[in-house]
Amino acid sequence: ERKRVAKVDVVGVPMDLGADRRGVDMGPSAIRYARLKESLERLGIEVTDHGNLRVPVPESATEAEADAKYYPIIKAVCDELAGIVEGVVRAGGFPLVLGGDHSIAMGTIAGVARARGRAPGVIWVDAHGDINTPLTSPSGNVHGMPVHFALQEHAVDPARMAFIGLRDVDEGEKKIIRELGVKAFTMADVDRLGMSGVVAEALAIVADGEHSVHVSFDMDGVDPQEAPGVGTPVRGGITYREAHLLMEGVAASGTLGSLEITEINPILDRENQTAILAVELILSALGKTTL
Ligand code: Z70
Ligand code: MN
Ligand code: MN
Ligand code: MN
Repeated sequence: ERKRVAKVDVVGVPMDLGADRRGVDMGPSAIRYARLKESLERLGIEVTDHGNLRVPVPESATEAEADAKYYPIIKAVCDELAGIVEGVVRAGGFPLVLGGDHSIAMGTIAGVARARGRAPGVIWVDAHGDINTPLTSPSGNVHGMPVHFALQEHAVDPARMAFIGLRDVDEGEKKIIRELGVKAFTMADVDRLGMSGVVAEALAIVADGEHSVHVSFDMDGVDPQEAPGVGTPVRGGITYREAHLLMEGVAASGTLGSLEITEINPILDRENQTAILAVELILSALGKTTL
């Protein structure tokens, strides 16, 4: 039997500066409220919760930069997150980072890359490409740019990265994805190949030994019917079963080294169902099976 993750280190990042305030800063609370710790412990996993990082609120922040709003503050929080994640990985732990908007991935991935001495393979589950530069971004929102910044810092290797679930990609992003040759499984690819085929192909690209894979999971990758509590819902997403199949496939590969869940907006949610789904998906990724 494959070795299961035995210990998980939870870090909350109540970040909402990456897309102006909408409510995703409450994501870590919603996920904990959905009984994350108890559920992991029931799987036999030891949980250390490091609490939340301190993230400034926009009202206390100085003037936003038009092309990458709040970037200096976001970067400072991500640097702190990277230090914590690096320490967790060096201590043999498994970082489980709770967002917050998706800009936090810059910190998580930098920390993993530093601790392991190389870029992790990355599976980026999202409706969006998140690969805008400050110059291509139509919004100036940094949560649409974390892949760009992670690539720029060599924390991500474009040849060992795969997107899954894309269905809302900006023109500038399409060009960047094409030029870098990053593998992208759009929803049309999920339709054609089926999620099991997509996960197998994605793992073949990104996985490279034990703990080599980071999954960065934006809950807006899932269809809004199942995950209504997100900042930017986009129709035609990953179904409930496909989302579990994805995480089960990752778990079965035995290569998952770190995981983050982002973009849950409890204000737009219904009875916390998006956070409850997030906890279910975390459990699937960490090896929960029916029998
Ligand atoms: C758009 C931008 C985005 C999430 C929206 C949207 C990016 N591509 N990401 N919601 N999670 O503004 O860059
Ligand atoms: Mn701009
Ligand atoms: Mn995203
Ligand atoms: Mn998204």
